Amino acid sequence: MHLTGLELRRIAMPLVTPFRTSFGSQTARDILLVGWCHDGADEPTGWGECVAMSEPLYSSEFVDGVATVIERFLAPALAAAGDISAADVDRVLGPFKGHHMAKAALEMAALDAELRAQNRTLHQLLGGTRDHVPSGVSVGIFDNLDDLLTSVQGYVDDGYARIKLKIEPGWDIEPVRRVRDLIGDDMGLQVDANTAYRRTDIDHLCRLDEFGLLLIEQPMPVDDLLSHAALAAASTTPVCLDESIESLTQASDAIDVGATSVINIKPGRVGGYLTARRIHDLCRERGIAVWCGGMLETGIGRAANCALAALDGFTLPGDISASRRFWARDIVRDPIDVVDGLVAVPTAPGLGYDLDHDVLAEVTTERRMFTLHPGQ
Ligand code: OSB
Ligand code: MG
Repeated sequence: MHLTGLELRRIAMPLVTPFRTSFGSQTARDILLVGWCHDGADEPTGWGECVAMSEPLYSSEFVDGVATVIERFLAPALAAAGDISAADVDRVLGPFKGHHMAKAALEMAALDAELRAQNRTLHQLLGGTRDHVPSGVSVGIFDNLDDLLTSVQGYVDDGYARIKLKIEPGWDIEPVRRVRDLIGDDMGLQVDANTAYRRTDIDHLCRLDEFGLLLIEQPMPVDDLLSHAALAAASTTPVCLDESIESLTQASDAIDVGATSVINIKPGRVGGYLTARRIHDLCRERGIAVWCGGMLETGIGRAANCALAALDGFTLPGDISASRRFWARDIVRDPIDVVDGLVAVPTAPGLGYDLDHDVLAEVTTERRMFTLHPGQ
């Protein structure tokens, strides 16, 4: 494929209910979609969904920055590279430091276009072994315990395989105790702090040990592997990294220093689905469990995440909830649904979604097409 054009489409999707984490509260999602046009086509034949948020609060990338780096540097480099395959995108973009979410969106669009042309699925390319994957749900921070418990009960009734609670200082031990009492000892429960604690909080976090959690996700700052290792040594709850893992090397180093015994793999954060698979392979060799995280994706990203989560090292339920957990209307005709705690891995060619062009047109806030020239 020779990249000859790109569509950058920005959409605004209202959330069915506000989602609050230790880094902020969201009522809508501002998402950049990337359309891949190759060999002179004037319409995209593949789409990537960028997971960056409007503000750099989860990671350093943000939507405006992603659009700029793609337009100024990444897309021209891909166009100049001539005939490439999706597997070359990561290498061609290698000279540009960072910007993993921007790179991942481009690689994802290339994969979608290439696989559709070959009539193959992402599931086949990645080598998934299952046709259904267990579905977990991420539950935000609430103003009071009653509202939290009502929300969790709703998700239990929906059949989710496990619950993840967002925590922060002042919203941790009591919410976890009450939710554990509500759901019983047999249901999987885990927490995610999004970097809200410090090394001085280790004794406090050890109080979570009595609740039999599957894991505690990213309690400490992004660059602080040693505080995660100190917590792992002091606590019986497995420590899991999310924000700290942006590459294969970082995954390997975090395992070596004892900072993590479980990894949340988010393809956008690590620069794409192909690197995500390499991290999965490494973790499998090293006996580290992995699961697939989420970034409030539309049906495009959810479909691709299901394909990744079908690899056999994904031994824990992912944050791959039903589309309706976040959206009243998705931009795809075949939104992901949860049945008996499972979601079906898509079987259609490419990433496996079917765009709903009417909904997409309604949620679009900006659409820019540009033509790329090899010598640009
Ligand atoms: O830390 O896993 C996270 C959402 C946005 C940003 C970061 C995170 C999350 C979630 C929700 O926890 C995952 C999802 O269901 O999409
Ligand atoms: Mg997380």
